Amino acid sequence: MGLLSGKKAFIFGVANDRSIAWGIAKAFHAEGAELGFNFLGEALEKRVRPLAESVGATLILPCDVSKDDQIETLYKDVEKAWGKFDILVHCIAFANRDELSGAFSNISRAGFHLALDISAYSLIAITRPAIPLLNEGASIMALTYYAAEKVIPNYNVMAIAKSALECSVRYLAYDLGGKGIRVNAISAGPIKTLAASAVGGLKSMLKTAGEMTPLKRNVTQDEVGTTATYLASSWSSGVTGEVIYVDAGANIVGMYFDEKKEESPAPSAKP
Ligand code: NAD
Ligand code: 0WE
Repeated sequence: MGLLSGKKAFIFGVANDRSIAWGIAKAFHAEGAELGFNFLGEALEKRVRPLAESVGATLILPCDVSKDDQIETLYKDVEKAWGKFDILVHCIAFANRDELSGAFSNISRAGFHLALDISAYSLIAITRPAIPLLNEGASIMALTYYAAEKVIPNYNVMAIAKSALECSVRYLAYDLGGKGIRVNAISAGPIKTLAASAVGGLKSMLKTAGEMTPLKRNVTQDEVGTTATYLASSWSSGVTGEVIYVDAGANIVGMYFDEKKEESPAPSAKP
């Protein structure tokens, strides 16, 4: 019996086999969950459908989370196929590419709206219609990034969106706690995915991040997947409203310097 046997999980945000959402899907599947997926547009359907079928997914549905009617249609299909379900995963972010570099003060009103709509409001938008369909003990989770708390150059408008997302996680957790529904966030370290690859300087960011972490490496999609499995399961039944770090310890570091480059200590002064 797997940790998630008998549970149904709907996962938003698989684009390809490098997606964090796919790392989560594989881990849930290994623990016996029944899975459902969305895809964004026909181009991604070609990638998502074979992946979803490889883990025996029973639901593969189109959904642009910026469209309320598409969310509504999706949950009608979820209800038809599953009735109720247990786990909801949000792995979605989007901002205009040209607002993920350069001056923070250049963020446009339209760019702010877009990033906050797709990357933060969407958690509320996909949670509200799910509430009547979720079983007692259900678990909702979203993916966030440390730039919500401390400045990471160029993350810019997405940082505001992640702060809003993390705050939404706390308020949703408070709201839904009485229904026995938990809501948490996973703050992942940098991982080379489709979204991350489109960002300038990712390679050197991954190199620096992999040196400054206590574990002296970066994290993988699969490591996010196993923490997501813990959050999805009853093993985390007392945990809600939290941000859990899967970042090789990066968030605890106050200062980093390269100890390999450090000169050997000066000889102590002779008395
Ligand atoms: P990814 O490109 O694999 O996934 C992003 C997903 O967002 C895609 O599946 C895309 O289709 C979806 N999406 C974008 N706009 C959408 C819309 N309007 N409607 C529906 N779906 C939409 O990249 P990823 O890195 O796996 O990102 C997943 C989550 O992890 C994001 O929330 C991201 O911010 C977060 N995250 C990523 C990293 C990293 O370094 N890769 C680190 C921390 C957190
Ligand atoms: O959340 C993310 C990626 C978010 C993202 C990426 C893109 C690129 C393509 C959102 N929207 C878009 N829009 C596009 O057109 N990450 C945590 C990965 C990431 O993004 C960064 C990072 C890291 C790490 C941006 C700047 C600095 C570091």
